[in-house]
Amino acid sequence: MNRGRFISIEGGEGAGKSTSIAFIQTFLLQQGIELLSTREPGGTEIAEKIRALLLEHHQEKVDPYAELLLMFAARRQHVSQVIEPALAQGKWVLCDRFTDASYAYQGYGRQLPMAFIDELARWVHGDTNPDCTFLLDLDIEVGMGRARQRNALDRIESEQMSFFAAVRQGYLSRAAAEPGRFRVIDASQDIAGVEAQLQGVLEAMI
Ligand code: Z5A
Repeated sequence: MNRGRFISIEGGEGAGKSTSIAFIQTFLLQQGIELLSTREPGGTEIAEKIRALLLEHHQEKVDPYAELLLMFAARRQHVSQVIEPALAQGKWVLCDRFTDASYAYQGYGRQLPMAFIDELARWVHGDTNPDCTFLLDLDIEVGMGRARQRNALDRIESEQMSFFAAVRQGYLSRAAAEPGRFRVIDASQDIAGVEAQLQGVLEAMI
């Protein structure tokens, strides 16, 4: 059986990931592709508990390394229990964020050493990496405005704008370094415009 394709979707706050995921799901199902849609941090019972711990507000300061290690603990559970089995069964996997988010948020945002993240990525998921990553790129003020309208901000969303500016630059640097894997989507367009860009890439993949 052919291994499935692994697609991840990344972007800053309010960039439109959830909206885009709904479109990608519908489009791929129409093409007869069996798709598993999941998210990080999360995607399994245990990883979802780690997600809640990571996104809740706490009295105690969350140490940046503890945050990074929890992201990777959730990821290990997710990769071993959900992502790898699905790919091995020939299913396509669509993941709302993956390790690029750890580089962007904990590496560029929190300024943890990239070499440490490289090492964790190698230990936690080895060669299990996305074949294609959509990066929804959007001005951070616009994205935050959209996110604020939707619901109360979680612990990470409550960071300073300088943090989100570093995250955005981090994502763009990673996309520039791996143009074969990343597809940068102009998320400032209206929903129909974003969907047209996504569809163009998906048609080429199929
Ligand atoms: N995190 C991390 O630090 N390290 C890691 O390794 C991982 C994650 C894996 C959880 O992410 C947090 O974990 C995240 C990074 C961190 N923290 N932050 N901050 P998440 O993905 O669950 O949550 P999120 O980043 O906060 O996503 P979001 O706010 O849910 O945004 P979204 O899914 O990209 O946006 P949306 O819900 O599709 O759209 C937002 C609103 O805009 C909504 O009302 C839409 O109708 C509207 N929208 C969408 N598209 C458009 C367009 N094109 N035009 C106009 N309006 C639009």
